[in-house]
Amino acid sequence: SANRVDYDYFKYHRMEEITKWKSDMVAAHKDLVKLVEYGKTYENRTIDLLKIGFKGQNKKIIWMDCGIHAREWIAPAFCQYFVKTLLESSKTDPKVELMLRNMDFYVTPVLNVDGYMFTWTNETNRLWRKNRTPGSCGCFGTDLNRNFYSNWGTKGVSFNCCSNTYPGQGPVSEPEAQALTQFVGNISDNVLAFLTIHSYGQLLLIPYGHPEVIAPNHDQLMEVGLAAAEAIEKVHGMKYKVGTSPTILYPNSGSSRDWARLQGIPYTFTFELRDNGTHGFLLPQEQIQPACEEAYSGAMTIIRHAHQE
Ligand code: ING
Ligand code: ZN
Repeated sequence: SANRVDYDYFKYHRMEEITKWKSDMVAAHKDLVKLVEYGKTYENRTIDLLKIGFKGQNKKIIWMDCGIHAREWIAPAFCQYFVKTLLESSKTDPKVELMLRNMDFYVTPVLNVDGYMFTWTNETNRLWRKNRTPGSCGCFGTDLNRNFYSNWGTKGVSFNCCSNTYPGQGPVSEPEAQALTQFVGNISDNVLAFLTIHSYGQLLLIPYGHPEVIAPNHDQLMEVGLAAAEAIEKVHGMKYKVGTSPTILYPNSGSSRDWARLQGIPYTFTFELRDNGTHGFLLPQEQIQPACEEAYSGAMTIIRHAHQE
């Protein structure tokens, strides 16, 4: 049908292909999908998202971003799969259709566009994580997930600008973090859930990354997270752990998730998709489909909960 976009969701794609996919999706779903530009990267590329939902008033919002870290290729693949599956199921599942009447989904397939493109330039750059801002010490890149205004620069960072966890010159020093902060800051009263997608480790992380700060709805976040992990396991038997990063691994600061929770968004989660370290960031293409299927089920569990509240 005219509504179908021909795209292989189960391989990894260059930025140029993802950009074309976005405009194809808008063209194929004119009533439901809009492209919204909300920032520029350090190298002056556009940062945009797909806004998905029926036209309406006083709509609540679900936020999802992928690819804040360049090398985590399964994350952009998931955002695209998520959009496609959401749109398809809205035609057959009245509950999903109702969701699109009550809520808008804002999905950023690639937040760190410069970094993502850099990982595609050659083999040596494949494991690049940060953005591409030049640092004062001669190395490139700030860790965007340490750059937000949430106990910035206090835990799980290194001020050596060559480090993979360099938090930047100051809070929100990076254009990519500025774009998200400004855009989400303007709509945050209406955002029900903020899902930021990473790999790897098979985790659902809840706020806060700082060991001494506890979310006011910590127990509720744990409950919803555990329900999502259960839904994930039902799809292909994969186990996901749920908790704060200090309890599961190590503390951190300046993450977008913690910033979003501080803004008052009730359901904020970091997804760490497949795998558990066998392939790490180099998740084989054969695993894109199962990884996306299970993560979709987990994400929708959280979103359904947020919608029903
Ligand atoms: N992990 C996230 C990071 O920013 C995180 C989230 C923080 C996980 C602390 C565990 C501990 O480091 C990845 N993979 O980027
Ligand atoms: Zn990451």
